[in-house]
Amino acid sequence: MHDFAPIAELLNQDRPGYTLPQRLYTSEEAFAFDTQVMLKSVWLYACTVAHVKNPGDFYVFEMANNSVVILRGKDGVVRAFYNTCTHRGSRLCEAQSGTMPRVMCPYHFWTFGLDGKLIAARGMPEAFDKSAHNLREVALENCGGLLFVCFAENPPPIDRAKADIAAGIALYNLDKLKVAATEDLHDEANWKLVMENNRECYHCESNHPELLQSLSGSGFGRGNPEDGVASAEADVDAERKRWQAMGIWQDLVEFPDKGWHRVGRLGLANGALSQTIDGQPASKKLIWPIDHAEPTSVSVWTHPNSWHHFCCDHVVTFSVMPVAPGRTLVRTSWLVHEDAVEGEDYTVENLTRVWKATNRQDRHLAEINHAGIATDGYRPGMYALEENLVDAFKTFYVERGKAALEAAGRP
Ligand code: 3BY
Ligand code: FES
Ligand code: FE
Repeated sequence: MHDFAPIAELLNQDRPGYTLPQRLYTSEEAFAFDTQVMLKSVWLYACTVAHVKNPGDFYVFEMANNSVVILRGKDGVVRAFYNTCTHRGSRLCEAQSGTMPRVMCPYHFWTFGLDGKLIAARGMPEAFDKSAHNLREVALENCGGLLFVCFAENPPPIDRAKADIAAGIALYNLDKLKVAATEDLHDEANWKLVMENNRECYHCESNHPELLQSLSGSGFGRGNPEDGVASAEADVDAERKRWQAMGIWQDLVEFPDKGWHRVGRLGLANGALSQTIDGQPASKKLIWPIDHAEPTSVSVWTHPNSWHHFCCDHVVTFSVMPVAPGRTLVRTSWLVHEDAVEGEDYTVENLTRVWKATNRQDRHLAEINHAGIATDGYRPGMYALEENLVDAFKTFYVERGKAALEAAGRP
């Protein structure tokens, strides 16, 4: 294995309440550590069940050199396989997503079933055992319709997160949604800066005019956390009883047991009914079982690579995939009711407008952050009080990183 002693040293230099040492954000060694050790030890968000809605649908999730094909079988079960052929190792799926009746390797056409079993391999010796050459599976878990993969031989526990996330989003029925639009943005910034930026709204006021049409402080500290928390409570308080009576209330679950998930119901600002420019639902076909819209959404945030917003008419999900030390892929997907008709019930332009604008604003912020950190003048800086969840993300990174390094060092 790589010599990660310098990384261990940098992780030990981390101070609670402060940003990381420079080289953990910018160096090749830290990127190798992140993608070969740290990120392999945790659950990573890949996509939703709606991205692989029907048998034969596949979706490719990538993390640095690793590529995984997420595939729905004829039996309806979703599985994940390394994107590598068991013959001579070729990549199997070149497209990012699509549908196929079986998995056929483009190199010498070995053919696998949608369950990963090798079906056909021409010209092999008689003694060749097909059953020993099935595709190599990667751990996959379905949390209420959000699909997570883990590269570890022994993935960490997921039961609590699975239960909380599933309970939080059940109302929005991901099985009955379809992907209406996706967008890939490449940020010229380290993946951890993309994530840190997402874990605070300290930057929201001046940077996100479109998002602020609907985003309120509730559930997410803005302003002084002392009044932030109070006003957030007050915000939701009036509505809480009504939402409780409707059976849609959700207590905030915030990274329990040093964990990796946060789920909660938020109030939307300005009476907005959805995260749109005009505050109106973007799609006429509501996705929840309530017969009308309400000014609220459920959000899910997971360490280390995702966040998701569930409105009454649509869902937006984000996955963060490290590409290089200073390059990160942010993939956004917008989901609507499977029966919603484009042009009649929704337009992609209106559906995607707020987050397309917000993503570009956030990309710029992550990029100037990375560029500034790369200068010789950078020293770890202190988080503001309302950046407590940035600190939580950073601490998760450091602690899981240290644990993964220790586990990797053990014989
Ligand atoms: O909406 C989010 O996921 C977070 C919270 C506020 C800023 N940021 C974009
Ligand atoms: Fe896949 Fe040869 S590498 S068939
Ligand atoms: Fe932002």
